[in-house]
Amino acid sequence: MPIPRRRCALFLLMGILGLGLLGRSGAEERPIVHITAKRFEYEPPVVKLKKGVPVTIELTALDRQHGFKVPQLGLRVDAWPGETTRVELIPDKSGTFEFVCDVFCGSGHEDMDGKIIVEE
Ligand SMILES: [Cu+2]
Repeated sequence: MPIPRRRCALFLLMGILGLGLLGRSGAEERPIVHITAKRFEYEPPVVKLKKGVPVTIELTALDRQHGFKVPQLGLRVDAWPGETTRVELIPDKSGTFEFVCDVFCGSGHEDMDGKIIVEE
């Protein structure tokens, strides 16, 4: 017995909505890495990630604007007091990658750095 066209459309719609919800829940499960910037350090100073595993980096600042630049991973964002800057990252190579503050935040700014270690 053929399935009525209207019922087919309903099942198709439910399938599409279901896939959308699955995709959304997957994004919510993405691990979040919190990094706080303050004169003249990041907390934590070392972040360990897994190659190919997506993460969301949430960056905040305690005192003033700071930068967060990881040239080897193609990342560059600002951190502001009272705000959270989010950036998605899927590390595509393993190794140790330095991040630095590229917004002058006072004498000592040049030593403000940390590293992301991406493991296989
Ligand atoms: Cu700085």
